[in-house]
Amino acid sequence: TCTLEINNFEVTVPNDFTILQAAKQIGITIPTLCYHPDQKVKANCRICLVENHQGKLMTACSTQVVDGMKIKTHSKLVRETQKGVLQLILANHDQNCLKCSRNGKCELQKLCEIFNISKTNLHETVDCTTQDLSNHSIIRDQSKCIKCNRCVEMCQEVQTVAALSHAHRSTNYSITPAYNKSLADTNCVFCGQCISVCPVGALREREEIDNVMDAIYDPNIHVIAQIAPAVRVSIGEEFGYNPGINVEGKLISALKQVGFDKIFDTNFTADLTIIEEGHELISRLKNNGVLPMLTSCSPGWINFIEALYPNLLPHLSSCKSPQQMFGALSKSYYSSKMGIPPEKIFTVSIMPCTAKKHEAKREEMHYNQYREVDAVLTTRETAKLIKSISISLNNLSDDNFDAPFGISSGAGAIFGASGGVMEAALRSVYEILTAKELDNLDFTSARGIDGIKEVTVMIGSIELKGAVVNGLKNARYILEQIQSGECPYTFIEVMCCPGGCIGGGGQPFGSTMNIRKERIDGIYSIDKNSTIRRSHKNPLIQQLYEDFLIEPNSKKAHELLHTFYYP
Ligand code: HC1
Repeated sequence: TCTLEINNFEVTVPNDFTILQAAKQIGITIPTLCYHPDQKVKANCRICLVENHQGKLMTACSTQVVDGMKIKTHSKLVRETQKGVLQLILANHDQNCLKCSRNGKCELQKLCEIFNISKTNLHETVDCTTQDLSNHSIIRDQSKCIKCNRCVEMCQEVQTVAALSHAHRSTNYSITPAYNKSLADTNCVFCGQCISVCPVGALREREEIDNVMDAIYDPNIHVIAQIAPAVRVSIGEEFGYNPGINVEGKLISALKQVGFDKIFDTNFTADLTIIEEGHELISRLKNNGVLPMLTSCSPGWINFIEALYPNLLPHLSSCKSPQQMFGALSKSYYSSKMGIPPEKIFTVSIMPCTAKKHEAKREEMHYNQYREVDAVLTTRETAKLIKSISISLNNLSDDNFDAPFGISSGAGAIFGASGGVMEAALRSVYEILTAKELDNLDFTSARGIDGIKEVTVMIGSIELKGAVVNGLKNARYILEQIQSGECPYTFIEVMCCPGGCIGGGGQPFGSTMNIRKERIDGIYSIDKNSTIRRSHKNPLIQQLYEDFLIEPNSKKAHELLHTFYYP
């Protein structure tokens, strides 16, 4: 260990601690901007400067502690330099905060408030005409970029997509796709992990709140919402709840007050996905089909494999995602059951994900001529919409999901966490193939935040070896194994975002690994407390097959619930 003094307080910490970590240990906060607790990025913004006993300035986030060090975190020199740094950043930053989606939630704005800076006194060099509006998911606004590099690390090292990178030197230095292309012209998978780490408004989702409200205000349109598994354990954070607290009932009440006609649960079509995907796996196992089979519900992952490993597309399950299955049912089964023509139904998805916006707009995702999903709101947009009509979740009582999709299983709920699809599928595939009940429904080795997990289970005489993968760097590793014929698995769940959908790019800001873990705990406690924990035991799923789909993987099911991919 090593002992040092910070602002005259003595602290003893491990040798490999930074000054920033040591200060935190004794409750001293040093301002940061480029630093992120889950990332390596350091010392780009220079705001975390501190002064040592020799009057030398150093960055607290990147300087390791030394025995006997004496540090001041707010000396005159430190404060004046920090203010100068902020002025320099602002001179190259669009300061029209009212126009910015991060207004009130911007890390730079917060620092300016602390340092009492309302406007830069330097010559402004920013060009505010550079928004990239090329796609349905993510808007990139160069005029807001502070070049902290968090997004580049996320895109290059965690997701290995490298849509974003560095260009030019010195005052021309910028963060941009190569050759200044638009995101749509790169391999961007639209996962929005770059947005999750962006401290300012340089990256944001393409908002659809106004389209949704236009539909709600139209008396001739029946507007319905589906709520994704991961949203209920995170949206509470926007209203002061701890991560992982399930606010599903309050969210339903809030959306009814917003004006939605019916509120449904994507967990229901997650159950349906398990039936369709489970039978597809069984059929591949029995008929020498292409194995390993890869799950297909995470749209950023689909974009990744289509762009980078097109020869492996036959490994993907043909199942649409639960979002799209719900959309297809809303314009067919629900439409005829309710006697409302599909053109009068406007289907909104409430999702933790920005890639879901792109998925909903894919050419093939329609039923007859109707879009399956008309608009996708991220968790953040949904919270904004609720706040915009002055509702606070806290004061609402719990409401229930509507019929005919009002019951779902714990297996559907765990889709929201990495490993959930695998566990849900194994519960059903095992019981369908063996006609025996599982003693223990918990496949705990599939759970948790690790990037690659393994599950092995004996199903009768078949040993099924599965892998659970989250984050695209890990997906790439598994795809390389398949490519080289060295993949030991039969069934592989892949989720694009670290930790699964609970860590999606549309979730409330501040998704650190610790927060992801708390959301995961929330997801598993929903499953634990569910009366139905197997998708095939959901009575409304059974009824849907009796009334409409006939049987799993039927012609009708294929028409509505399965898809194809673009090499
Ligand atoms: Fe997901 Fe899924 S789990 S992809 O992470 O399969 O977004 O939550 O809705 O479609 O069900 C996301 C979450 C979500 C789909 C389901």
